[in-house]
Amino acid sequence: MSDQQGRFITLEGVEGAGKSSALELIADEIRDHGVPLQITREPGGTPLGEQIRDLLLDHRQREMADDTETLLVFAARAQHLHQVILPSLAAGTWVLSDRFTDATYAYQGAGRGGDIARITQLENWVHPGFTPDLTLLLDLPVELGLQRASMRGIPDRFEREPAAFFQTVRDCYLERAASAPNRFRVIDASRPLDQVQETLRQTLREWLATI
Ligand code: Z5A
Repeated sequence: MSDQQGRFITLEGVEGAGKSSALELIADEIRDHGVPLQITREPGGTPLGEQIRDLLLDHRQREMADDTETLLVFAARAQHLHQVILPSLAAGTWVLSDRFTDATYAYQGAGRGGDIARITQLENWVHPGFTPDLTLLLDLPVELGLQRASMRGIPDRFEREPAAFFQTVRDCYLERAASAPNRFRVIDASRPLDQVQETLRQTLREWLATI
């Protein structure tokens, strides 16, 4: 799909996994590696994608059909790839994205019970043959994640889902990680922050040493 020169790293996790602080640490490690880095996120990452994000997270959008949600996620992703991810990689800039297509399998596929074959069709349309070089999955029990996330402000459209929804999301992430062990690194995010950060640092350094 592209003459990729930079590396594409994604960060995934269930609700309250601690992606925000992990993102900063990962970014520092990559910059220390001496390469230019673009940090971005999904849904979002472009002006158009951020507008789609607002729609997706707006808790007043109660009537959004599951197919609409999936298509909006991929519409934002198509723009993100076109405007940010692929041009950056082609220019030799590494890209660190807070979520990518694994999240669609986890949330729209497992969480919403969507048709996985349709998600795969959309994936093959929007980014055929293109996957992250490395995916860091912050994993923790759902109850703990929800407890941590409850400290935040008004819950968005996803954060209003019950624990059972997030359990299927977590299960899906773990299944995907098990089926692609070369790409995924699963980090136990249930431990204290300093221990999680140390494992992340170590994991990244080991991976960087292999490329
Ligand atoms: N979504 C989708 O459905 N389909 C898709 O294809 C994509 C996304 C790409 C927004 O994502 C929503 O989009 C998301 C899935 C959907 N919905 N949900 N849920 P997002 O990634 O922007 O939003 P988020 O999942 O809510 O993540 P977040 O806010 O960026 O971060 P977080 O990982 O949930 O947690 P945090 O804010 O970093 O940490 C939570 C609290 O725990 C905070 O107070 C921390 O200080 C604390 N914390 C963190 N680590 C620790 C440790 N180790 N010990 C104790 N306390 C800790």
